[in-house]
Amino acid sequence: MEETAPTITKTTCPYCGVGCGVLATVAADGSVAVRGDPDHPANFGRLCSKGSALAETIDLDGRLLHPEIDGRRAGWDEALDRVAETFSRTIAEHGPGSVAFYVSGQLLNEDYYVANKLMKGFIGTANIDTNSRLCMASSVAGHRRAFGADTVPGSYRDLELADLVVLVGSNLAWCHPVLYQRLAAAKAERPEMKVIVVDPRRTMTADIADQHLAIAPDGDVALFNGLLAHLAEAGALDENYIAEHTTGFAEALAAAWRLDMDGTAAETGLDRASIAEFYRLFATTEKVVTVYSQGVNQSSVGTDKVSAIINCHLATGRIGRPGMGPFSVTGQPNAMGGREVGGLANMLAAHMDIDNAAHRERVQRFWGSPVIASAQGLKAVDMFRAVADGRIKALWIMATNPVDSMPDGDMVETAIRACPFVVVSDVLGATDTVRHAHVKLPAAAWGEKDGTVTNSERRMSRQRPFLPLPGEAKPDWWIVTEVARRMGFAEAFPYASPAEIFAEHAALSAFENDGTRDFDIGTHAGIDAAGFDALAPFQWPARRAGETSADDIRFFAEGGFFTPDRKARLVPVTTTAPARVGEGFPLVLNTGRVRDQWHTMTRTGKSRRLSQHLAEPFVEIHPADAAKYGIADADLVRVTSARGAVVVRALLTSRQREGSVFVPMHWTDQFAADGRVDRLVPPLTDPTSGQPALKHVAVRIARFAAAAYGFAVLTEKPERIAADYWAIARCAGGWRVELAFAASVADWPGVADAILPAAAGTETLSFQDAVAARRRFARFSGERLLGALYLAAEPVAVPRDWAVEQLSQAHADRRARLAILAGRPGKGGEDKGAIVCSCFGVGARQIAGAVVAGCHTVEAVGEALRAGTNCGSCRAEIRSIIHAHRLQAAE
Ligand SMILES: Nc1nc2c(c(=O)[nH]1)N[C@H]1C(S)=C(S)[C@@H](COP(=O)(O)OP(=O)(O)OC[C@H]3O[C@@H](n4cnc5c(=O)[nH]c(N)nc54)[C@H](O)[C@@H]3O)O[C@H]1N2
Ligand SMILES: Nc1nc2c(c(=O)[nH]1)N[C@H]1C(S)=C(S)[C@@H](COP(=O)(O)OP(=O)(O)OC[C@H]3O[C@@H](n4cnc5c(=O)[nH]c(N)nc54)[C@H](O)[C@@H]3O)O[C@H]1N2
Ligand code: SF4
Ligand SMILES: [Mo]
Repeated sequence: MEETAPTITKTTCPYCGVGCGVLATVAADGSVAVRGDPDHPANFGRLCSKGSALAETIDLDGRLLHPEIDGRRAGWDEALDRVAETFSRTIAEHGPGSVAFYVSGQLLNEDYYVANKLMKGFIGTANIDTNSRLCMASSVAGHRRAFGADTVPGSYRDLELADLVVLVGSNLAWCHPVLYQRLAAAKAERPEMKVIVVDPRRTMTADIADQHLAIAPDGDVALFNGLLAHLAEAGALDENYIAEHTTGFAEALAAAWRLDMDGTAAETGLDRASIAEFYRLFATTEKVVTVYSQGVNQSSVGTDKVSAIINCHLATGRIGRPGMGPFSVTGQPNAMGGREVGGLANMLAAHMDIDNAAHRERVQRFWGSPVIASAQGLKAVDMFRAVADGRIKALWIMATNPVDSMPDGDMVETAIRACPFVVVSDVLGATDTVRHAHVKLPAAAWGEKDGTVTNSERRMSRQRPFLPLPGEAKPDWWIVTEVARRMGFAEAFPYASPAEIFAEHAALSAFENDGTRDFDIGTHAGIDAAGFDALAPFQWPARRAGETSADDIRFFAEGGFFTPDRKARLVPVTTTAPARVGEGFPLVLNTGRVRDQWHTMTRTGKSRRLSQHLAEPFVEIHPADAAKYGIADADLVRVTSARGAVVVRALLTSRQREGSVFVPMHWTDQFAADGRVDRLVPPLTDPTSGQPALKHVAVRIARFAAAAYGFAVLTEKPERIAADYWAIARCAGGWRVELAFAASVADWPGVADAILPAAAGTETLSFQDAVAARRRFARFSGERLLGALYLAAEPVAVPRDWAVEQLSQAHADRRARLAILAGRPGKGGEDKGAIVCSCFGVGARQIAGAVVAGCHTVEAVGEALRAGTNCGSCRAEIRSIIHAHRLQAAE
């Protein structure tokens, strides 16, 4: 047979806003391999653990492959007609305000552009909001009120050029790993460069920090106000810049003086010496970049936090020059693009302002649309309130999973369930949101879809398809276009390809712009299919035709803001950290991300490599708090707020701030019995941005008293798991499940029977130790282990990775099969401990062993075990294991 050469496609990673270039290779046998694109200016060939594991997430398992109406398979025509007719009828009967779209920063620019155009220009309301409301809204609001536009002034290169990088509420090591690696490499090269981390938790990011400020929740406004006052006192201001390019400085400084140093220390929970050290470094270092993320944005005072940070950069003129500037990093692959197309309910298209009549008229003229939304629409939290109280009667959700990711998750679920008409476009057939849709529309996934995304440094890159569309899946832009046509707007939605949409988007960005708007990619207004195919990553603005955009474009070094007088505004901020804990709820719940999972796990949850890092929902608790509430490591814990409760595993760590606990956002009903953390979060929002406070919730914790615990490895996913607590994760050869039971179960064999895979001719072995209350079951099909279940009165002590490996091994003789029941590695077996390096499956115990054996650097551990030598995402954790063992040795 003739060998076909593998094809290599240049595309972009679909996870975080770093926007790394990916080379996807499809081999002759159809198998896919990915690696970093060495030519992409975001990553120069690097990929993190999530990017490296992309090929493991593109299988068709669980995919929605055909449209469905009311739970039955339907054709595209019928489904699209149903959506268009129902939306049109609802609008005719109840007005445009009775319908809404809830969209996502995981849509491509082209998908996003048409969804926004349909809602704002043709349906005529701005009831389109996006999950970026939960993510970037405070940054957008802070940018707009300071700069007159939603402009990120700098480039990634600035993190490498800076002499001081301040990371505020950003766990860069886990959430923007490749950017973190660029920073870590720059610091290794220039050790005089300083890094300061401001985060209540000592995250892995803090590992390269010269200073970690374990700030009290929402203490950031006080910290940066204090900094502004210090900069004034220390004579570190740029008087010229302030005079020529800004207004509002005196008011901002007056507000900053609200607290003296003692007040600042009290409100930030930091000691005076640490604060003074941070202020001194900031004041005396010219090249400072302040990177901020969700610890800043996801707060009821988020916009003020952004302003407090930006004020310090404006007052020192440290903005838009190499190595200087405030830098809001975006979360999703296309969070930035969503802002460009106007996907937020309070924006128009192409960075135009919905509250500005001239802008509305201009966009309407450009679109040739019959109407244009005349006012801001409902922001996410208000949108779901309106769904709940019946004002919204038809809702279309695209590429987001609000039942799991919105605050007050149970209310959101109830609202969706009660809504007369819910359409969900998704790639999966079963998520906590999809399960409630009247119409399910199968969307094209990464690797299949075709378009552009914009990353944190305003760089647009192509996502290119390298796989065929499976089943009847269709790209999101096509789905929206088809519905628009069926609603009677065919003329304005003539698109046959994403290239045509991109060209229109580019033309609108340049339309009557003349340098008055920051977002301008007019150079691509005439792009054709071939040009779109070949489009190389570029940063905006890219204004004129033929103009090739320079790299590392920056804004505002010489002023030129997008306000009417072209000056920036310093905004006086006086908000104080809200006090939420109190009677009955004494602890602060903080939420966020882990290294190897992405949001609601719909994609990363498919990868066994990524699922081994942290395989269960957990709560990080400071040992002092754990002692106070009688909780031991690995206990199950119920975390309760005024809204609801979750049950998760206790992880005791002094990296956690006392008085605060941390629960990741990732676990859903698809992966755990009771792990949806957003059911605890009240729908409190920032008054300016509408962004919810996802990181500051009052809770209490209590040990979940289990009568029995269990652990199982299974070759097949069980239909249902009958346990009070369970968490399931992918592993090599199948699935691993943690279990717990509130009361003792009379019929353990029945439990085993329900969970172990059934097949004809199987053999089930069991073991019972009445004294220790241990029960064990193992089911075999010939030599093959189908599943094993371990039960005990205390957390099951069986080494997890050993048990997982048994699924892939032959158990030829009866002795080997009985060894499974013994539940411990036989001779030569090794307990690796919790997996640290996902790429090579290296565990914490192995790394600790290597350290004891003399490997005292990350490189030495890498040489001994390969750990940390592929994507590098685990290097911070390896460093911390080395560090911990050195401390032990010193004791
Ligand atoms: N592995 C992984 N990476 C991701 C994602 C993912 O799901 N998984 N998602 C992507 C997306 S959409 C986003 S938005 C980004 C988010 O990226 P990040 O914002 O870096 O991540 P988070 O974990 O949400 O929160 C960051 C930190 O804020 C801290 N924090 C909480 N309260 C405060 C406070 O009051 N002040 C300060 N200063 N800090 C506080 C938390 O302790 C946490 O460590 O990550 C992106 N990258
Ligand atoms: N407590 C708490 N809650 C949070 C956060 C937090 O830090 N704490 N963070 C918030 C933030 S910053 C964010 S960004 C959100 C993220 O929250 P979500 O957006 O709800 O999370 P995802 O799991 O990314 O959901 C994406 C959905 O789109 C589907 N999908 C994937 N690709 C495509 C596609 O190409 N087309 C279509 N149509 N569907 C697709 C996936 O299967 C999945 O169902 O969560 C927010 N919620
Ligand atoms: S840092 Fe990782 S997740 Fe983010 S874009 Fe790059 S490879 Fe993807
Ligand atoms: Mo996000």
